[in-house]
Parts: sequence; C-alpha cells; structure tokens
Amino acid sequence: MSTVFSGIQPTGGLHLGNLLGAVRNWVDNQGDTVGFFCIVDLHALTVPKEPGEVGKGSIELARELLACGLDPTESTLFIQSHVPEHAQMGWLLQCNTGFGELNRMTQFKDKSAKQKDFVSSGLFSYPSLQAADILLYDTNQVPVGADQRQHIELTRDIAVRFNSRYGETFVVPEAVSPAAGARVMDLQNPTDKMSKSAATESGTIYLAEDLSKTAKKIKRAVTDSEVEVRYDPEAKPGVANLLGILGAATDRDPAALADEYSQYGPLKSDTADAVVTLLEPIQERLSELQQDPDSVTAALITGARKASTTAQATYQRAVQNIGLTPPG
Ligand code: ATP
Ligand code: LTN
Repeated sequence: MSTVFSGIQPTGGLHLGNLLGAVRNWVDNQGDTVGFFCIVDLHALTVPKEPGEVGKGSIELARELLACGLDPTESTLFIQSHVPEHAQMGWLLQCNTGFGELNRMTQFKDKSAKQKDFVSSGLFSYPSLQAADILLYDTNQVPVGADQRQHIELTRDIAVRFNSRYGETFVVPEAVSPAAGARVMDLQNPTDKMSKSAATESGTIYLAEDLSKTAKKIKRAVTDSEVEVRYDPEAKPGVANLLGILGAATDRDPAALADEYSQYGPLKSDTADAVVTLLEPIQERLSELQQDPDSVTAALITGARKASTTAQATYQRAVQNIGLTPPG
C-alpha cells in the first residue's frame, strides 16, 4: 500500500478550499493507503501568535478534520509538536536546502509581504520543515491544493540531494491534487485563493459557519459585467471559480457544466445548494464531536504514538547515514 502524508496549519477554521483541495482527498483514499495527517502547529508559529492560540486552534482543527470523515482507526491524525523528530529532522534538512531555493518560494513572498513589523526567519526556512514532515514517513503521495505544489517539488529536490550526499535515506514523494477544486478562489477577490487568513470573511466559506450565511456568500460572489457563462479562469475568474466549486462538489467537469447555464443567477443558486448539501453532514458530525471532546483527545494521543514509531526510525536512519556520533 502506498503511504500518504499531508499537513494543515491550525491558523483558523477549515474552509471550502481546504476541503475541496486537500481534505476530501485524504478522506476518500482511507483504507486503500496508509495515511498520516498532521496538524502542523510548529508551522503556525512562523507568524506571530498570542500565547495559547495555536494550542486551542489545534484541538478545534482536529475536531473539524474528524467531522470531515478522517477515521482515526484507519488514518493517523496527530499534532506535529507531539513528535519531536519533525523539528530535529527539520534542522538536518535546513542544512541541505539552498538559500536560493527558499528565496524562490511564492508562499514566502506572499506571506512576508503581509507582515507589517516582523518577518521571522522561520517563515523563510519553513519549507525545510515541511520537507521533514513528509520525508519522515517514507511518503509516496502528498495530497495538497495547487498552492503547495512548489513546496513538494522542493521536498523532492531536498530528498534527492540528501540521498546523493549521504546514501539512500528518503523515499522521493509526489504531489497529488484533484482535477476540480485544487485552487478555490476567494468569492470577493477571485484572483486570490480562498484562505483562512483572508482580509474579509465574505469571500471565505467556513465549514462550521451557519449554512444560510454560506448560501448568501455564494449568491453575492463577485462575477463580471458580461452575462455569458463560460469557463475561462483568466478572463472570468469569478464565474470560473463558481463553476470550479460546483464541479468539485458534484464531481463534474467545470467546463462542461458551463454549457448548462446561460445566466449567473441559476449558476449561483445551484452552487449554493451543492455546497450546502456537502457541508450539512459535516456540521452534524461536528456538533456530535463537540459533545464528545475526549474522543478527539484520544485520537490525537493514539495518532502521536503511531506517528512516533515511524518518525523515530527514519530520523535514526538519517543521523546514521550522516554519520553523527551515537550517544553512549
Ligand atoms: P493560511 O491562510 O493560514 O495560509 P490556508 O487556508 O492556506 O491557511 P493551509 O493550512 O495552509 O490553509 O492548507 C491546508 C491544505 O489546504 C493545503 O493542502 C492547501 O494546499 C489546501 N488549500 C488551502 N487553500 C486552498 C484553496 N483556496 N483551494 C484549494 N486548496 C487549498
Ligand atoms: N505548508 C502547508 C502545510 C504543510 C504541509 C506539510 C502540507 C506543512 N507540512 C506537509 C503537506 C505536507 C501549507 O501552508 N498549506
């Protein structure tokens, strides 16, 4: 069975982009793959946070991921800081990552531009820690949205470089993204991706929000001044985004869907209905889990234990291949 690894930051409530671009893929492949899913709390520290904020966000995120259908008996769900080998391996890989390589990462450019007073060196070197997350688990596939593909390419380069410097140590992974939904855009600014940390709430659909709000946000989504429904992400980003969301939610091709609509109104109301149908069962499970906080904690404890076994073995292999002096 192939091994799947992916990570998500506890930086706010899960949104539709996270679900369609990544989390749905994680859930759908359970049972056919060995899955490790990591709440990357150390990555969330790359931008300033209040004391306690990341810890609280990690538990909330775990609850949302379980509500989306991650099954702790099939998959390993854990918090990154519970497995110290992530930070340790992160350092080894930072020393095998080029400054120039990190300097090309578009996520660093975007996120550093948004920081007013302080850009941490962690924000810059973060992709080496992401590579450590992935490589610790002998990962074959990394299901992510389109925005993360550049980081997975870098992870591959780091793995190949390390293997050639120190001998065969890491499996070289590949990114996988869905045909529709890999890049869900902000409903108000359809040239920006939908994000947990977006400027306004009206462009982001949160999985836990009131569903009447969801439908309103979709009906108020920015389109354009034409009337024709056509799938053209360059010229008509707002309309293409709605078709992309409808396509992802109903398992249809966005370009083919465009032929079925001649006006924006019906496209918006069908998209709203499809999204509400997708979110309803998730919200039901979420309220059940809110009544049962112990099951969330239990899943995370078991997850960290399972993840540690694999992470320790890979970390030891890396240290041995580098040839550091063993203790004792
Ligand atoms: P932040 O705004 O804090 O950067 P985010 O919303 O980008 O957070 P992440 O935790 O960074 O979310 O990403 C988790 C997963 O969701 C990644 O695989 C990422 O590629 C995917 N993802 C995030 N935003 C989108 C989007 N708009 N469309 C499709 N996939 C997305
Ligand atoms: N960098 C990713 C989150 C992330 C990740 C990972 C994704 C951290 N480690 C490992 C896939 C595999 C982001 O910002 N969305």
